[in-house]
Amino acid sequence: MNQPVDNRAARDDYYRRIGTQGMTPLWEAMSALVPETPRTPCVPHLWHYDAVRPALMESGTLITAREAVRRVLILENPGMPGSSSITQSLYAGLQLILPGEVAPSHRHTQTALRLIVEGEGAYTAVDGERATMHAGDFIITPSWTWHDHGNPAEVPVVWLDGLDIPLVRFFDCGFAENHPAESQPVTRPEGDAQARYGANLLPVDFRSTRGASPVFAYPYARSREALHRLSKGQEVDAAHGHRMQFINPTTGGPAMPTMGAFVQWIPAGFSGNAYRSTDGTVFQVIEGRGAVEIAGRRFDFGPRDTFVVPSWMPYRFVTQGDETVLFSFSDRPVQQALHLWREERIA
Ligand code: GTQ
Repeated sequence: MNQPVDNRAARDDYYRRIGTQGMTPLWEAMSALVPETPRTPCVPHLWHYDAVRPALMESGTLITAREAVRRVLILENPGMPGSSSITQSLYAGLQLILPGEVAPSHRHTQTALRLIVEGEGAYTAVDGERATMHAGDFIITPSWTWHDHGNPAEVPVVWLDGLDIPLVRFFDCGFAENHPAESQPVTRPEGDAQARYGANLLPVDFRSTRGASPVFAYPYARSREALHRLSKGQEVDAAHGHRMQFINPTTGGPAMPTMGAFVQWIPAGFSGNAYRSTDGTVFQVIEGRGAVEIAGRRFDFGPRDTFVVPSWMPYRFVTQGDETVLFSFSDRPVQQALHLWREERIA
C-alpha cells in the first residue's frame, strides 16, 4: 500500500485508452500545469538594429506597403518558433514605410503601440487625427480605432510595433475590418487630442468612453525633457534609474488597458541592482549604449536595438560612459487587473 508501483506499461496503455475518450491524467502534468515559479518558453534575446536593418530595407524592394497592408518583420522569440510572439502575451515587429507610401486604414480589437525608431515625417492617423512621427515618439492605436499610416517625407521611416495579438488570440476575441477609404478622412487638426486631453486640462463635459487614453501621441521631446529634469535630482532607483509609465491622463491609469508602456533614464556609470517581475518585457533602446544581464547572460546594446526579458528572469543594467534612455512595454496592466502581478528586487 502507498508505495509507487512499477507498472509503466499498464499506465501507458491506460493513458492511450483514456486519450481516445478525450481525457488525460493530471498527475503526469501537475508540475508543468501548476509550477512553483513561472516556467516560460520565452528566452532572453536581443536584436541588433544594425544587423536587422539591411533585411528590413530589402523588404521594401520586394513588396509595397499597400500590398503588404503592413510591411513588418515580426520579432519572434527564438524560444517560441512559429508563434509570432515575442513573449507569451505580446507581439513585436519592425514596420517600414517608404517615402510616398500609404498603409491602408483598418481597425481591429488588438491594441497597438508604436515607438519610432528611425526617420521622421511619416504619420499615423487615429480616429480622424494624424500624428507626425519623430524618433522616440510613442503613439498608441486603441482597440477598434481606425488607423492608417502614410509617409509624405523624403526618408524611410521605421518604428517598433507592439501589439497584444497573442493575448487577443488566447481569448479568441479578435475582430478586424477594412475602412472603405484607403486613408481615413482627416476630421481634426494635428495636436487636437493633445490640446484637449494632454495639457493638464479636460473638456468640462468629458466622460470617459474607452479604456485607452484619448491622447494617442506622446512626443519624445516631452518625455525626454521630463527625464532630463529628473536626472538633475540626486537619487535614482537602484534597479531602474528613473522609470516612468505612460498614462491615460483622464484616469491616471495605464495608456492602454492591455499593455503598459514605460520610459526610463539610466545614468552613465550605473551598476544596477537586479530586478524581476512577472510581466515579460520588451525594451527598445532610444539613446545610449550599455549592457543588460538577463538571468546571468550579458547583452550589449546600442541605439535602436530591441531586447526581451522573459517573465520572472532577474535582470540588471550596467552602463559606462553613456546616459541611456530605454522604452519598454509589457502586459503589466492585465496582470495587475487580475491581481496576478508580482515583482521582486534582488539586492
Ligand atoms: O499597424 O495596424 O505590426 O494591424 C501588426 C498588425 C501592425 C498595424 C502590426 C497590425 C499593424
